[in-house]
Amino acid sequence: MSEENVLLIHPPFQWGVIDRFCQPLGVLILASALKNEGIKVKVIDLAAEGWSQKKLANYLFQNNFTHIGITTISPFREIVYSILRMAKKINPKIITIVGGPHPTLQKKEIFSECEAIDYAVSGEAELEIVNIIRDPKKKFYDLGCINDLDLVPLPDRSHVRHLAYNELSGIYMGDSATMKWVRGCPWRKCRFCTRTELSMTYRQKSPEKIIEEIAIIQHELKYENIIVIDDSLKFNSKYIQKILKMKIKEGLDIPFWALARADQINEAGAKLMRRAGLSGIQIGLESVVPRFVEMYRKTSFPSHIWREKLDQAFELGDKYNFIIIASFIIGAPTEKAEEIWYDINYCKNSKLDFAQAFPFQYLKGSEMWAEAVENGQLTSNHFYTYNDKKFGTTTYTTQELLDLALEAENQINSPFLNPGRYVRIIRKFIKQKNWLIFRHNISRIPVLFRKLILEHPYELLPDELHG
Ligand code: B12
Ligand code: SF4
Repeated sequence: MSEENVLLIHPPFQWGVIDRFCQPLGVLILASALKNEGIKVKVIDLAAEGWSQKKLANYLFQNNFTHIGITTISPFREIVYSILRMAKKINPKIITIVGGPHPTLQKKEIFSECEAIDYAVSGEAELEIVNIIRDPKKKFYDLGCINDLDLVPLPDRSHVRHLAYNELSGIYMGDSATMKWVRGCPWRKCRFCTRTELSMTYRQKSPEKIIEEIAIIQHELKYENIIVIDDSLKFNSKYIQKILKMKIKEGLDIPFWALARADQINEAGAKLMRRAGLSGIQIGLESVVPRFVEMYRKTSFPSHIWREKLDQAFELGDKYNFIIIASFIIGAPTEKAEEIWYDINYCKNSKLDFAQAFPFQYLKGSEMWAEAVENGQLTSNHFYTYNDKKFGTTTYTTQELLDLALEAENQINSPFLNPGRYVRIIRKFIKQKNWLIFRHNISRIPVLFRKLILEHPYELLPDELHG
């Protein structure tokens, strides 16, 4: 081991709050790359651990870290900067590095945002991180993307193996390992989304490497489930079908969840997905109002076909018994009340299992953000902000949109307003014959009901409101 002692952190959105859905793959992969070169490294997922600031301060006091590196996500940047300042206060010699989406978007501005940043990295860092730690040559690294994903080391999940990542929208998925099979979105055209700028070109890991990793996850690490967090799995592509067929052939029966586009799910694909263990998918529905399907550039089909594609995906979910969680946007620029309610009613009456409503956000890196800046509606400092009538882009305040989103979720997901939805979910779990997950979900129904009825899912930091 060399003398470097590196701490890598995935940040929380709020101190002391536990959020365990996905493992922080970015820092876990960087940790592998460092460990492979004999560098001592520790990863803390502060979002999943729920540590207080004091606990982290004590931890920094007790451990003599030479470097601290943090994934910096725009809405949490102030919490990241407070950690860096605290680390410098405790040990003025510590070297601080930020990486992740925020420095990737704020290449020029990043150092002016926080005086405690020593080095900043834009893009994918696993092939460069050892040099950045051992022999940094410049303050800012613009690394772009890695073309050959087979060169990327496996994430070192030992740092988070003591934590159970197991819940999505109140549904228990089993103790889950997170995986990424491809990087970049195959579509990359939605105008509200930052993927074009952030996750760059579409690249695939070889099916053999993916199967190798699944085998480790199932047999060595003994997880109960996998969450594939690719931006959008092309379920009807030859590539994904090859992976699924290999998974079946190798007897890797660990169930999995994935993110997908509705227009990527056809009958043959759905059948194979189920045989390969698919338990559920998360679909970006966004809107079924043709004007917004077009505004978002969600599809290459004529806008009214988008609704047919969604209907078809939900039908296939119903037929092949996988759970469908669909997210949609509320309060896009110029969106009227009747258009918002059109989407809510569509979700209410369709065969999706669970809906997530998100108020419209302007995100730097997206076309809609650039357009609003060009029109003088936003300034370039509003790089991550909810829509609000003060911008002249909607008649709603952010708070009204948040309330509407909550109302929408209640209308769609409420077990009292839509009991049939829950009968269907239970039927799907029974047909999946995953009794462990079935038992867990049944025993959690009272908690889920309580959550739906009593809790407000949006607790905004003032910072998030203003970008
Ligand atoms: C999966 C995912 C989630 C998951 C899991 C998050 C997690 N624990 O990792 C869930 C659903 C929980 C989630 C939640 C949120 N997410 Co999210 N998420 C993603 C997604 C789809 C993949 C991230 C990922 O794992 N990539 C794979 C790894 C390998 O890549 P990576 O993390 O980028 O890491 C690489 C580089 O960035 C860099 N790097 C990363 N960290 C560091 C640190 C150092 C020191 C260095 C040198 C380099 C470095 O090197 C890594 C290896 O190449 C991305 C979109 C995307 N395609 O990237 C959005 C994304 C990261 N999420 C985003 C956001 C905004 C959020 C939320 C704030 C949403 C919300 N309002 O609640 C929350 C934040 C929760 C949290 N604490 O992270 C935004 C961030 C935008 C921004 N400007 O910062 C993204 C980019 C999506 C978008 N809207 O464009 N997210
Ligand atoms: S919203 Fe989804 S499908 Fe659209 S570009 Fe972004 S990641 Fe791709």
